Amino acid sequence: MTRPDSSAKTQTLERTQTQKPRLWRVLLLNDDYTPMDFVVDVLVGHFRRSEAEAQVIMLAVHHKGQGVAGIYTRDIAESKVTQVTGEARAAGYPLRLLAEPEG
Ligand code: TYC
Repeated sequence: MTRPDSSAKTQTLERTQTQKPRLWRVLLLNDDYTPMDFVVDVLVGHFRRSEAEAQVIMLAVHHKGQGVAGIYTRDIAESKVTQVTGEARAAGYPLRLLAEPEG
């Protein structure tokens, strides 16, 4: 098979604005076993939440099933999921987190 136009050249379009990277939400999922204090410590230690904010987020997840821990670029969101999941397992808790694209 031949290309329709073998003389076609690749064209690079310049943009004046740098594109912003897509952001990803780190979701915290509820479970019946992870202690509330552990979840609050995770939010304070890994997601730069105040103690008061962390309490509100943790209780919302506890009652609604899931909630947003923080919003980051993809790499950072995924590494938060990996790090916190590892800490939870090391402590013997089933806490689950996941990263999903915003919008
Ligand atoms: N439901 C847990 C409990 O009653 C607390 C909890 C909150 C667990 C949020 C996970 O993401 C979570 N101990």
